[in-house]
Amino acid sequence: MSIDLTRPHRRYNPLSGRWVQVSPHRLDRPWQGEETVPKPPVPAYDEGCYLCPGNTRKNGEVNPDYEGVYVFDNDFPALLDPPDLAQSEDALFKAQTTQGVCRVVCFSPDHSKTLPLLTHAELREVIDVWADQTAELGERFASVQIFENKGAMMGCSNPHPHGQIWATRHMPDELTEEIVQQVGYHDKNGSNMLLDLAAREVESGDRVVECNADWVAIVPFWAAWPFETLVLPRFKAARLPQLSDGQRGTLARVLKALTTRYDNLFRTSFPYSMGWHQFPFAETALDHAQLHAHFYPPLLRSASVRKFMVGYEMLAEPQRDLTPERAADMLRAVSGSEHYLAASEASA
Ligand code: H2U
Ligand code: ZN
Repeated sequence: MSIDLTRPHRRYNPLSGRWVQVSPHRLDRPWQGEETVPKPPVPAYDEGCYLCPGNTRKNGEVNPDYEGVYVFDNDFPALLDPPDLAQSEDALFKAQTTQGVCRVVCFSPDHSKTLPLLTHAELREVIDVWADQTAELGERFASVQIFENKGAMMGCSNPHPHGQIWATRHMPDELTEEIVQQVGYHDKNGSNMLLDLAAREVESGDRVVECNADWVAIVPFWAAWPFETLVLPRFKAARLPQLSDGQRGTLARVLKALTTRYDNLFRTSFPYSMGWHQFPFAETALDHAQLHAHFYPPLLRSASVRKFMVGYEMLAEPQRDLTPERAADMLRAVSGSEHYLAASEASA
């Protein structure tokens, strides 16, 4: 039986095994208050920034005059690397020691250069550093979680373009869940879930935002956040270090174009949490799990109107009004090659 996707329905997320409620009819309801908050231009150097080259960090350490990507051990790490692991087996109050390492990755010495404003070569350097860090930390840790929290709206404490890496001896829940789901899919269908998905999405084009020979960025069919995207390789890969020279170059292109579209959508430095899921470092080595990146932006209608995951979402399941297909249309409708700041500079 076919489902009318213009009426309220639920969509299944095969990666997480969870559902999302979609209510396209609610888009017709009235709303007021499209507003754009003008922001002052961001300087290339900020003497008060803890991450700019040559500045003193909060713990007194001085950043070198770095020129490209700069990685350092987080001065306030959420994880420590104790020698022993212990676990309590209490049925109600279970706990275990965690072991891990936290690093900060400054994408550029320039305080103003977020990912879409980097050149392809500079973005390529970020990708190389992500891959090298993964290779190094992956020898000691089961999970190497690379992520970026961008924008005050996402709780990012510092506007200097940076991401983080948390490597842990244990497998975090999101990753474990995605492995279980992908292995389950493989057992049932005999193929790789995300490779199948990439092929189907490229074929239909309905939710594709960016695409080249190696990569495709889509708004997933089951997206919970309005402009959520998934960046998928069109070839088999489990981890960033496996990417070839060419695949890193094409990835830089997709990331630059995708984040440019994000910024252009509401003419703002688009906030999001993004990160890579890479598989598997643990002994559960299975080759049905596929490398990919998630982008989770909070914005809904403008630079300042965000979606809140509250009420029904907290107590029951996520819900969205804007369909993923409409969201992909909107992202495709803005430029992926010219950033609004470059365009306004040119016309000034
Ligand atoms: P956000 O990505 O959430 O903004 O966090 C920035 C990280 O940078 C945060 O984990 C670290 C914080 O601990 N940091 C330092 O390690 N040294 C500093 O001097 C400032 C911030
Ligand atoms: Zn800075």
